[in-house]
Amino acid sequence: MKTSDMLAFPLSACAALALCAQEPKPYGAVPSERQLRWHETETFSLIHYGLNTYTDREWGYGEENPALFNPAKLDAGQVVTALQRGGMNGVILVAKHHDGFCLWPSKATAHNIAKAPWRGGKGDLVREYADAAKKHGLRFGVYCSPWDRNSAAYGTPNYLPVYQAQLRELLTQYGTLFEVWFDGANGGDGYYGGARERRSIDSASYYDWPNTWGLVRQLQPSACIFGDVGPDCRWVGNEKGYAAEESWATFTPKGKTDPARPANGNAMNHIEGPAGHRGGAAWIPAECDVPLRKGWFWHPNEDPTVRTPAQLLDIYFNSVGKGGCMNLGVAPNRDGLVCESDIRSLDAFGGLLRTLFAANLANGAVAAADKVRASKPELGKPSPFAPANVLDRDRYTYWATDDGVTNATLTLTLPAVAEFNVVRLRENIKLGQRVDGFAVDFWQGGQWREFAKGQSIGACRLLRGPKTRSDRVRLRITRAAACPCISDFGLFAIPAALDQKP
Ligand code: FUL
Repeated sequence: MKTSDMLAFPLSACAALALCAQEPKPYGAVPSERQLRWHETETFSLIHYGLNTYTDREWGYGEENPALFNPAKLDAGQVVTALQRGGMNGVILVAKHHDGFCLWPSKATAHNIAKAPWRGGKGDLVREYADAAKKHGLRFGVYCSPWDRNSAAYGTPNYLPVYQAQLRELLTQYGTLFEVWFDGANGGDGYYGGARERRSIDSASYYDWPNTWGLVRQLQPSACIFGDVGPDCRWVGNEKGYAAEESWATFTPKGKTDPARPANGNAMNHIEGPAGHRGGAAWIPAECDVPLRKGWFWHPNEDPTVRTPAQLLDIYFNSVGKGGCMNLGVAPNRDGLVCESDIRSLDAFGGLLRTLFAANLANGAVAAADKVRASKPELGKPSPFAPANVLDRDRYTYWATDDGVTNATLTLTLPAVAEFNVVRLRENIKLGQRVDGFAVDFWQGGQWREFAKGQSIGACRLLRGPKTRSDRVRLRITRAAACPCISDFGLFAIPAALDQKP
Protein backbone atom coordinates (compact mmCIF):
# COMPACT_ATOMS: atom_id res chain seq x y z
CA MET A 1 0.00 0.00 0.00
CA LYS A 2 1.34 3.45 -0.94
CA THR A 3 1.64 6.08 1.78
CA SER A 4 -0.98 8.24 0.04
CA ASP A 5 -3.46 5.28 0.09
CA MET A 6 -2.73 4.67 3.72
CA LEU A 7 -3.53 8.26 4.55
CA ALA A 8 -6.80 7.95 2.66
CA PHE A 9 -7.69 4.86 4.70
CA PRO A 10 -9.79 5.72 7.76
CA LEU A 11 -7.80 5.26 10.95
CA SER A 12 -10.40 3.15 12.75
CA ALA A 13 -10.62 0.60 9.88
CA CYS A 14 -6.83 0.52 9.76
CA ALA A 15 -6.62 -0.27 13.44
CA ALA A 16 -9.33 -2.93 13.18
CA LEU A 17 -7.55 -4.57 10.26
CA ALA A 18 -4.25 -4.60 12.11
CA LEU A 19 -5.92 -6.22 15.10
CA CYS A 20 -7.72 -8.96 13.19
CA ALA A 21 -4.77 -9.70 10.92
CA GLN A 22 -2.88 -10.67 14.03
CA GLU A 23 -2.49 -14.30 14.89
CA PRO A 24 -5.01 -15.52 17.41
CA LYS A 25 -3.58 -15.68 20.92
CA PRO A 26 -2.59 -19.22 21.98
CA TYR A 27 -5.20 -21.02 24.05
CA GLY A 28 -4.17 -22.99 27.15
CA ALA A 29 -1.01 -25.07 27.28
CA VAL A 30 1.01 -25.22 24.06
CA PRO A 31 3.76 -27.57 22.88
CA SER A 32 7.47 -26.78 23.08
CA GLU A 33 9.64 -26.97 19.96
CA ARG A 34 10.85 -30.43 20.96
CA GLN A 35 7.24 -31.56 21.32
CA LEU A 36 6.32 -30.13 17.91
CA ARG A 37 9.11 -32.23 16.34
CA TRP A 38 7.88 -35.25 18.33
CA HIS A 39 4.33 -34.85 16.97
CA GLU A 40 5.74 -34.62 13.45
CA THR A 41 7.61 -37.91 14.02
CA GLU A 42 4.28 -39.74 14.56
CA THR A 43 5.54 -43.34 14.37
CA PHE A 44 8.58 -44.95 15.92
CA SER A 45 9.78 -48.25 17.29
CA LEU A 46 11.04 -49.47 20.64
CA ILE A 47 13.70 -52.16 20.26
CA HIS A 48 13.97 -54.77 23.03
CA TYR A 49 16.96 -57.01 22.51
CA GLY A 50 19.61 -58.32 24.89
CA LEU A 51 20.31 -61.22 27.24
CA ASN A 52 16.55 -61.81 27.67
CA THR A 53 16.43 -62.72 23.99
CA TYR A 54 18.65 -65.72 24.80
CA THR A 55 17.06 -66.69 28.13
CA ASP A 56 13.46 -66.47 26.88
CA ARG A 57 12.46 -63.98 29.59
CA GLU A 58 10.71 -60.61 29.65
CA TRP A 59 12.41 -59.42 32.83
CA GLY A 60 15.93 -60.75 33.39
CA TYR A 61 16.87 -61.35 37.03
CA GLY A 62 20.24 -59.61 36.69
CA GLU A 63 22.52 -62.63 36.95
CA GLU A 64 22.54 -63.55 33.23
CA ASN A 65 25.90 -64.48 31.77
CA PRO A 66 27.13 -62.01 29.10
CA ALA A 67 28.75 -65.00 27.35
CA LEU A 68 25.25 -65.71 25.98
CA PHE A 69 25.51 -62.64 23.78
CA ASN A 70 27.31 -63.53 20.53
CA PRO A 71 25.03 -62.92 17.54
CA ALA A 72 27.18 -63.60 14.48
CA LYS A 73 24.72 -62.19 11.95
CA LEU A 74 23.55 -59.14 13.89
CA ASP A 75 22.88 -56.21 11.61
CA ALA A 76 21.33 -53.02 12.94
CA GLY A 77 20.93 -51.90 9.30
CA GLN A 78 18.57 -54.83 8.67
CA VAL A 79 16.45 -53.88 11.67
CA VAL A 80 16.32 -50.18 10.83
CA THR A 81 15.52 -50.91 7.17
CA ALA A 82 12.64 -53.16 8.27
CA LEU A 83 11.34 -50.34 10.49
CA GLN A 84 11.65 -47.78 7.73
CA ARG A 85 9.73 -49.99 5.31
CA GLY A 86 7.24 -50.47 8.13
CA GLY A 87 6.48 -46.73 8.17
CA MET A 88 8.53 -45.89 11.27
CA ASN A 89 10.23 -42.49 11.47
CA GLY A 90 12.28 -43.12 14.58
CA VAL A 91 13.83 -45.86 16.68
CA ILE A 92 14.37 -46.03 20.44
CA LEU A 93 16.82 -48.68 21.60
CA VAL A 94 16.47 -50.25 25.03
CA ALA A 95 20.12 -49.70 25.89
CA LYS A 96 19.63 -51.18 29.37
CA HIS A 97 16.58 -53.12 30.55
CA HIS A 98 15.76 -54.05 34.15
CA ASP A 99 18.41 -56.83 34.10
CA GLY A 100 21.07 -54.13 34.10
CA PHE A 101 23.05 -55.41 31.08
CA CYS A 102 24.32 -52.39 29.13
CA LEU A 103 24.40 -52.77 25.36
CA TRP A 104 27.26 -50.28 25.18
CA PRO A 105 30.71 -50.46 26.80
CA SER A 106 29.75 -48.44 29.86
CA LYS A 107 32.43 -47.32 32.27
CA ALA A 108 29.79 -47.08 34.98
CA THR A 109 29.21 -50.84 35.35
CA ALA A 110 31.13 -53.97 34.49
CA HIS A 111 27.90 -55.70 33.45
CA ASN A 112 28.08 -54.56 29.86
CA ILE A 113 28.64 -55.67 26.32
CA ALA A 114 32.45 -55.55 26.59
CA LYS A 115 32.09 -58.72 28.68
CA ALA A 116 30.38 -60.52 25.80
CA PRO A 117 32.25 -62.45 23.11
CA TRP A 118 30.38 -60.47 20.43
CA ARG A 119 32.77 -58.48 18.19
CA GLY A 120 35.65 -59.77 20.34
CA GLY A 121 34.46 -57.71 23.33
CA LYS A 122 34.79 -54.51 21.28
CA GLY A 123 31.14 -54.20 20.31
CA ASP A 124 28.85 -51.23 20.94
CA LEU A 125 25.26 -51.93 19.96
CA VAL A 126 24.06 -48.43 20.81
CA ARG A 127 26.61 -47.06 18.34
CA GLU A 128 25.51 -49.53 15.63
CA TYR A 129 21.86 -48.55 16.04
CA ALA A 130 22.63 -44.83 16.23
CA ASP A 131 24.67 -45.09 13.00
CA ALA A 132 22.05 -47.18 11.20
CA ALA A 133 19.29 -44.77 12.24
CA LYS A 134 21.31 -41.82 10.96
CA LYS A 135 22.10 -43.57 7.69
CA HIS A 136 18.45 -44.36 6.99
CA GLY A 137 17.09 -41.02 8.20
CA LEU A 138 15.27 -42.25 11.32
CA ARG A 139 15.40 -40.25 14.53
CA PHE A 140 17.17 -42.01 17.40
CA GLY A 141 16.36 -42.33 21.09
CA VAL A 142 17.31 -44.44 24.11
CA TYR A 143 15.67 -46.23 27.03
CA CYS A 144 17.84 -46.78 30.09
CA SER A 145 15.98 -48.60 32.85
CA PRO A 146 16.17 -46.90 36.24
CA TRP A 147 15.57 -50.25 37.93
CA ASP A 148 18.74 -52.37 37.80
CA ARG A 149 18.50 -55.94 39.08
CA ASN A 150 22.21 -56.54 38.54
CA SER A 151 23.72 -53.70 40.50
CA ALA A 152 24.94 -54.42 44.04
CA ALA A 153 24.37 -50.75 44.79
CA TYR A 154 20.70 -50.75 43.79
CA GLY A 155 18.55 -49.60 46.66
CA THR A 156 21.41 -47.72 48.35
CA PRO A 157 22.38 -44.08 47.77
CA ASN A 158 25.40 -45.33 45.81
CA TYR A 159 23.30 -46.37 42.82
CA LEU A 160 22.15 -42.94 41.65
CA PRO A 161 25.65 -41.79 40.58
CA VAL A 162 26.00 -45.05 38.63
CA TYR A 163 22.68 -44.55 36.88
CA GLN A 164 23.39 -40.92 36.12
CA ALA A 165 26.83 -41.83 34.74
CA GLN A 166 25.20 -44.37 32.43
CA LEU A 167 22.73 -41.77 31.24
CA ARG A 168 25.49 -39.23 30.75
CA GLU A 169 27.32 -41.67 28.48
CA LEU A 170 24.18 -42.29 26.43
CA LEU A 171 23.41 -38.58 26.25
CA THR A 172 26.87 -37.56 25.09
CA GLN A 173 28.25 -40.31 22.87
CA TYR A 174 25.58 -41.10 20.30
CA GLY A 175 24.59 -37.87 18.58
CA THR A 176 21.26 -36.08 18.79
CA LEU A 177 18.46 -37.97 20.52
CA PHE A 178 14.76 -37.27 19.93
CA GLU A 179 13.45 -39.08 23.01
CA VAL A 180 14.69 -40.54 26.27
CA TRP A 181 12.44 -43.15 27.83
CA PHE A 182 12.06 -43.48 31.59
CA ASP A 183 10.26 -46.66 32.43
CA GLY A 184 7.99 -46.83 35.45
CA ALA A 185 8.77 -50.43 36.57
CA ASN A 186 10.72 -50.22 39.78
CA GLY A 187 12.09 -52.23 42.62
CA GLY A 188 11.45 -55.82 43.64
CA ASP A 189 13.55 -58.91 43.79
CA GLY A 190 16.78 -59.32 41.88
CA TYR A 191 20.35 -60.54 41.81
CA TYR A 192 21.83 -57.26 43.14
CA GLY A 193 25.45 -58.33 42.98
CA GLY A 194 24.67 -61.74 44.48
CA ALA A 195 22.47 -60.62 47.36
CA ARG A 196 19.41 -62.22 45.68
CA GLU A 197 16.87 -60.33 47.69
CA ARG A 198 13.96 -57.99 47.46
CA ARG A 199 14.76 -54.28 47.45
CA SER A 200 12.19 -51.56 47.52
CA ILE A 201 12.80 -47.92 46.89
CA ASP A 202 10.62 -44.85 46.90
CA SER A 203 10.67 -44.16 43.20
CA ALA A 204 9.42 -40.62 43.69
CA SER A 205 12.55 -39.56 45.55
CA TYR A 206 15.16 -42.28 44.97
CA TYR A 207 16.14 -41.24 41.43
CA ASP A 208 16.28 -37.49 42.13
CA TRP A 209 14.19 -36.87 39.02
CA PRO A 210 14.69 -33.10 38.86
CA ASN A 211 18.43 -33.56 38.45
CA THR A 212 18.28 -36.83 36.51
CA TRP A 213 15.84 -35.36 33.98
CA GLY A 214 17.95 -32.20 34.19
CA LEU A 215 20.80 -34.14 32.56
CA VAL A 216 18.60 -34.74 29.53
CA ARG A 217 17.66 -31.07 29.35
CA GLN A 218 21.29 -30.03 29.67
CA LEU A 219 22.87 -32.56 27.31
CA GLN A 220 20.05 -33.22 24.81
CA PRO A 221 17.84 -30.15 24.79
CA SER A 222 15.82 -31.34 21.81
CA ALA A 223 14.97 -34.74 23.33
CA CYS A 224 11.49 -35.36 24.71
CA ILE A 225 11.39 -37.06 28.09
CA PHE A 226 8.90 -39.92 28.27
CA GLY A 227 7.54 -40.88 31.68
CA ASP A 228 4.32 -42.22 33.21
CA VAL A 229 2.85 -38.73 33.40
CA GLY A 230 5.40 -36.76 31.38
CA PRO A 231 7.09 -34.33 31.53
CA ASP A 232 7.13 -34.15 27.69
CA CYS A 233 5.01 -37.12 26.64
CA ARG A 234 2.87 -39.34 28.82
CA TRP A 235 2.28 -43.07 28.87
CA VAL A 236 -1.07 -43.76 27.27
CA GLY A 237 -1.84 -45.95 30.28
CA ASN A 238 -2.03 -49.30 28.49
CA GLU A 239 0.23 -51.42 26.29
CA LYS A 240 -2.34 -51.85 23.54
CA GLY A 241 -1.38 -48.68 21.67
CA TYR A 242 -4.83 -47.13 22.11
CA ALA A 243 -5.66 -43.63 23.22
CA ALA A 244 -9.26 -42.81 24.19
CA GLU A 245 -11.84 -41.94 21.54
CA GLU A 246 -11.54 -38.30 22.61
CA SER A 247 -7.95 -37.77 23.67
CA TRP A 248 -6.41 -34.44 24.69
CA ALA A 249 -2.74 -33.53 24.46
CA THR A 250 -3.09 -31.53 27.66
CA PHE A 251 -2.73 -33.21 31.03
CA THR A 252 -2.50 -32.25 34.68
CA PRO A 253 -0.14 -34.74 36.33
CA LYS A 254 -0.75 -35.50 39.98
CA GLY A 255 1.84 -36.89 42.36
CA LYS A 256 1.56 -38.69 45.71
CA THR A 257 4.09 -36.61 47.56
CA ASP A 258 4.24 -33.45 45.50
CA PRO A 259 0.95 -33.09 43.61
CA ALA A 260 2.35 -30.36 41.42
CA ARG A 261 5.58 -32.08 40.38
CA PRO A 262 5.04 -35.79 40.10
CA ALA A 263 7.85 -38.01 38.94
CA ASN A 264 7.85 -41.56 37.67
CA GLY A 265 6.57 -43.85 40.40
CA ASN A 266 5.10 -40.90 42.17
CA ALA A 267 2.36 -40.54 39.61
CA MET A 268 -1.18 -40.82 40.92
CA ASN A 269 -3.08 -40.42 37.71
CA HIS A 270 -1.34 -42.22 34.86
CA ILE A 271 -4.53 -44.25 34.47
CA GLU A 272 -5.99 -41.06 33.05
CA GLY A 273 -3.39 -41.28 30.23
CA PRO A 274 -5.75 -42.51 27.50
CA ALA A 275 -7.92 -39.39 27.46
CA GLY A 276 -5.70 -36.78 29.11
CA HIS A 277 -7.47 -33.72 30.47
CA ARG A 278 -9.32 -31.09 28.50
CA GLY A 279 -7.72 -27.82 29.60
CA GLY A 280 -4.95 -29.68 31.47
CA ALA A 281 -2.09 -27.69 32.97
CA ALA A 282 0.64 -28.78 30.55
CA TRP A 283 1.07 -30.05 27.01
CA ILE A 284 1.89 -33.74 27.62
CA PRO A 285 0.55 -35.78 24.68
CA ALA A 286 0.01 -39.54 24.76
CA GLU A 287 2.64 -41.95 23.56
CA CYS A 288 0.89 -45.18 22.64
CA ASP A 289 3.23 -48.15 23.06
CA VAL A 290 2.42 -51.65 21.95
CA PRO A 291 4.62 -54.61 21.05
CA LEU A 292 4.36 -56.04 17.53
CA ARG A 293 4.31 -59.51 19.12
CA LYS A 294 2.87 -60.65 22.44
CA GLY A 295 6.02 -59.82 24.41
CA TRP A 296 8.46 -56.94 24.20
CA PHE A 297 11.39 -59.35 23.80
CA TRP A 298 11.59 -62.11 21.21
CA HIS A 299 10.43 -65.55 22.32
CA PRO A 300 10.71 -68.69 20.21
CA ASN A 301 7.02 -69.57 20.53
CA GLU A 302 5.57 -66.13 19.79
CA ASP A 303 5.85 -66.07 16.00
CA PRO A 304 2.09 -66.68 15.68
CA THR A 305 1.34 -63.59 17.78
CA VAL A 306 2.67 -61.03 15.27
CA ARG A 307 0.01 -58.39 14.74
CA THR A 308 -1.51 -58.17 11.28
CA PRO A 309 -1.25 -55.06 9.07
CA ALA A 310 -4.98 -54.46 9.66
CA GLN A 311 -4.40 -54.52 13.45
CA LEU A 312 -1.45 -52.14 13.07
CA LEU A 313 -3.57 -49.78 11.00
CA ASP A 314 -6.21 -49.84 13.71
CA ILE A 315 -3.55 -48.97 16.28
CA TYR A 316 -2.32 -46.16 14.03
CA PHE A 317 -5.84 -44.70 13.88
CA ASN A 318 -6.10 -44.93 17.66
CA SER A 319 -2.71 -43.37 18.40
CA VAL A 320 -1.52 -41.00 15.67
CA GLY A 321 -5.16 -40.54 14.68
CA LYS A 322 -5.95 -39.41 18.24
CA GLY A 323 -3.24 -36.77 18.33
CA GLY A 324 -0.51 -38.92 19.93
CA CYS A 325 2.39 -40.99 18.67
CA MET A 326 2.55 -44.70 17.91
CA ASN A 327 5.46 -46.53 19.52
CA LEU A 328 5.64 -50.04 18.11
CA GLY A 329 7.81 -52.56 19.97
CA VAL A 330 9.97 -54.64 17.67
CA ALA A 331 11.98 -57.58 19.01
CA PRO A 332 15.01 -58.78 17.07
CA ASN A 333 15.59 -62.56 17.31
CA ARG A 334 18.65 -64.48 18.50
CA ASP A 335 20.52 -63.48 15.33
CA GLY A 336 19.90 -59.83 16.19
CA LEU A 337 17.61 -59.58 13.14
CA VAL A 338 13.92 -58.90 12.59
CA CYS A 339 12.39 -62.21 11.55
CA GLU A 340 10.42 -62.91 8.39
CA SER A 341 6.97 -62.94 9.98
CA ASP A 342 7.56 -59.50 11.52
CA ILE A 343 9.02 -58.11 8.29
CA ARG A 344 5.98 -59.26 6.33
CA SER A 345 3.63 -57.45 8.68
CA LEU A 346 5.78 -54.30 8.88
CA ASP A 347 6.15 -54.18 5.09
CA ALA A 348 2.45 -54.49 4.49
CA PHE A 349 1.61 -51.89 7.13
CA GLY A 350 4.20 -49.42 5.84
CA GLY A 351 2.98 -49.96 2.28
CA LEU A 352 -0.58 -49.42 3.44
CA LEU A 353 0.29 -46.11 5.11
CA ARG A 354 2.19 -44.91 2.05
CA THR A 355 -0.63 -45.82 -0.34
CA LEU A 356 -3.31 -44.42 1.95
CA PHE A 357 -1.76 -40.99 2.43
CA ALA A 358 -0.16 -40.62 -1.03
CA ALA A 359 -3.36 -39.36 -2.62
CA ASN A 360 -5.23 -36.63 -0.79
CA LEU A 361 -8.58 -36.56 -2.57
CA ALA A 362 -9.07 -32.99 -1.35
CA ASN A 363 -6.21 -31.84 -3.61
CA GLY A 364 -7.47 -29.34 -6.15
CA ALA A 365 -10.62 -28.60 -4.14
CA VAL A 366 -11.95 -25.08 -3.65
CA ALA A 367 -12.13 -24.21 0.03
CA ALA A 368 -14.65 -21.68 1.30
CA ALA A 369 -15.82 -20.76 4.79
CA ASP A 370 -18.73 -18.82 6.20
CA LYS A 371 -16.38 -17.01 8.58
CA VAL A 372 -12.77 -16.06 7.95
CA ARG A 373 -10.46 -14.12 10.22
CA ALA A 374 -9.32 -10.74 8.90
CA SER A 375 -11.37 -11.20 5.75
CA LYS A 376 -11.29 -7.93 3.79
CA PRO A 377 -12.41 -8.78 0.25
CA GLU A 378 -12.44 -5.06 -0.57
CA LEU A 379 -8.63 -5.08 -0.34
CA GLY A 380 -8.44 -7.76 -3.05
CA LYS A 381 -6.06 -9.86 -0.98
CA PRO A 382 -6.88 -13.17 0.67
CA SER A 383 -6.73 -13.27 4.42
CA PRO A 384 -3.56 -14.90 5.83
CA PHE A 385 -6.05 -17.22 7.57
CA ALA A 386 -7.87 -18.24 4.38
CA PRO A 387 -9.71 -21.58 4.15
CA ALA A 388 -7.31 -22.70 1.38
CA ASN A 389 -4.62 -23.07 4.08
CA VAL A 390 -6.19 -26.39 5.09
CA LEU A 391 -5.20 -27.81 1.70
CA ASP A 392 -1.46 -27.16 1.73
CA ARG A 393 0.86 -29.66 3.34
CA ASP A 394 1.90 -27.29 6.08
CA ARG A 395 0.71 -28.19 9.59
CA TYR A 396 1.10 -24.63 10.75
CA THR A 397 -0.71 -22.56 8.10
CA TYR A 398 -4.37 -22.49 9.00
CA TRP A 399 -7.89 -21.26 8.55
CA ALA A 400 -9.09 -19.19 11.48
CA THR A 401 -12.09 -17.12 12.45
CA ASP A 402 -12.13 -13.81 14.25
CA ASP A 403 -11.66 -13.81 18.01
CA GLY A 404 -14.77 -14.96 19.82
CA VAL A 405 -16.20 -16.75 16.75
CA THR A 406 -16.40 -20.40 17.75
CA ASN A 407 -19.02 -21.74 15.34
CA ALA A 408 -18.02 -21.87 11.69
CA THR A 409 -18.18 -24.08 8.62
CA LEU A 410 -15.54 -24.76 5.99
CA THR A 411 -16.67 -26.40 2.76
CA LEU A 412 -14.50 -28.19 0.20
CA THR A 413 -15.81 -28.42 -3.34
CA LEU A 414 -13.87 -31.21 -5.00
CA PRO A 415 -12.86 -31.14 -8.66
CA ALA A 416 -14.93 -34.32 -9.22
CA VAL A 417 -16.84 -36.91 -7.24
CA ALA A 418 -14.39 -38.79 -5.03
CA GLU A 419 -14.71 -41.94 -2.94
CA PHE A 420 -13.16 -41.69 0.51
CA ASN A 421 -13.42 -43.43 3.86
CA VAL A 422 -10.88 -41.50 5.92
CA VAL A 423 -10.90 -37.85 6.94
CA ARG A 424 -7.85 -36.18 8.47
CA LEU A 425 -8.09 -33.01 10.53
CA ARG A 426 -5.40 -31.01 12.28
CA GLU A 427 -5.29 -27.90 14.40
CA ASN A 428 -2.27 -25.61 14.34
CA ILE A 429 -1.16 -26.88 17.73
CA LYS A 430 1.32 -24.04 18.16
CA LEU A 431 -1.80 -22.15 19.25
CA GLY A 432 -3.00 -24.92 21.56
CA GLN A 433 -5.93 -27.30 21.39
CA ARG A 434 -8.94 -25.07 20.78
CA VAL A 435 -11.76 -27.14 19.30
CA ASP A 436 -14.26 -28.94 21.58
CA GLY A 437 -16.75 -30.19 19.04
CA PHE A 438 -16.95 -30.75 15.30
CA ALA A 439 -18.75 -32.72 12.60
CA VAL A 440 -17.84 -33.69 9.04
CA ASP A 441 -20.66 -33.88 6.50
CA PHE A 442 -20.85 -34.83 2.82
CA TRP A 443 -23.29 -33.74 0.17
CA GLN A 444 -25.32 -36.56 -1.32
CA GLY A 445 -28.80 -36.83 -2.89
CA GLY A 446 -29.39 -33.12 -2.53
CA GLN A 447 -28.68 -32.94 1.19
CA TRP A 448 -25.90 -32.89 3.77
CA ARG A 449 -25.30 -36.16 5.62
CA GLU A 450 -22.99 -36.71 8.56
CA PHE A 451 -19.79 -38.69 8.02
CA ALA A 452 -18.47 -38.43 11.59
CA LYS A 453 -18.35 -36.15 14.58
CA GLY A 454 -16.15 -35.75 17.61
CA GLN A 455 -14.68 -33.40 20.17
CA SER A 456 -10.88 -33.33 20.06
CA ILE A 457 -8.70 -32.60 17.03
CA GLY A 458 -5.20 -31.50 18.13
CA ALA A 459 -2.13 -32.56 16.14
CA CYS A 460 -4.08 -35.09 14.10
CA ARG A 461 -7.55 -36.60 14.14
CA LEU A 462 -8.26 -39.47 11.79
CA LEU A 463 -11.87 -40.42 11.22
CA ARG A 464 -12.63 -43.70 9.56
CA GLY A 465 -16.05 -44.31 8.11
CA PRO A 466 -17.88 -46.18 5.37
CA LYS A 467 -16.90 -45.69 1.72
CA THR A 468 -18.47 -42.36 0.80
CA ARG A 469 -18.94 -40.80 -2.64
CA SER A 470 -19.34 -37.07 -2.87
CA ASP A 471 -17.94 -33.94 -4.47
CA ARG A 472 -18.66 -31.67 -1.51
CA VAL A 473 -17.52 -32.12 2.07
CA ARG A 474 -17.72 -29.74 4.99
CA LEU A 475 -16.26 -29.34 8.44
CA ARG A 476 -18.53 -27.80 11.05
CA ILE A 477 -16.89 -26.46 14.16
CA THR A 478 -19.67 -26.70 16.70
CA ARG A 479 -17.81 -25.79 19.91
CA ALA A 480 -14.45 -24.27 20.67
CA ALA A 481 -12.75 -22.65 23.63
CA ALA A 482 -11.23 -20.02 21.34
CA CYS A 483 -11.51 -19.26 17.63
CA PRO A 484 -10.62 -22.43 15.71
CA CYS A 485 -7.26 -22.65 13.87
CA ILE A 486 -7.57 -25.58 11.46
CA SER A 487 -4.51 -26.49 9.44
CA ASP A 488 -5.57 -29.63 7.62
CA PHE A 489 -8.71 -31.15 6.11
CA GLY A 490 -7.79 -34.16 4.00
CA LEU A 491 -9.73 -37.00 2.41
CA PHE A 492 -8.29 -40.45 1.77
CA ALA A 493 -9.34 -43.93 0.75
CA ILE A 494 -8.11 -47.16 2.28
CA PRO A 495 -7.68 -49.47 -0.73
CA ALA A 496 -10.58 -51.97 -0.79
CA ALA A 497 -8.32 -55.03 -0.62
CA LEU A 498 -6.80 -53.73 2.61
CA ASP A 499 -9.88 -52.26 4.20
CA GLN A 500 -10.43 -55.09 6.67
CA LYS A 501 -11.50 -54.83 10.25
CA PRO A 502 -8.74 -56.09 12.56
C1 FUL B 1 7.46 -51.77 30.77
C2 FUL B 1 8.63 -52.69 31.08
O1 FUL B 1 8.52 -53.27 32.38
C3 FUL B 1 8.60 -53.71 30.00
O2 FUL B 1 9.53 -54.73 30.18
C4 FUL B 1 8.86 -52.99 28.68
O3 FUL B 1 10.16 -52.46 28.66
C5 FUL B 1 7.80 -51.90 28.47
C6 FUL B 1 8.03 -51.07 27.23
O4 FUL B 1 7.74 -51.06 29.58
O5 FUL B 1 7.13 -50.94 31.80
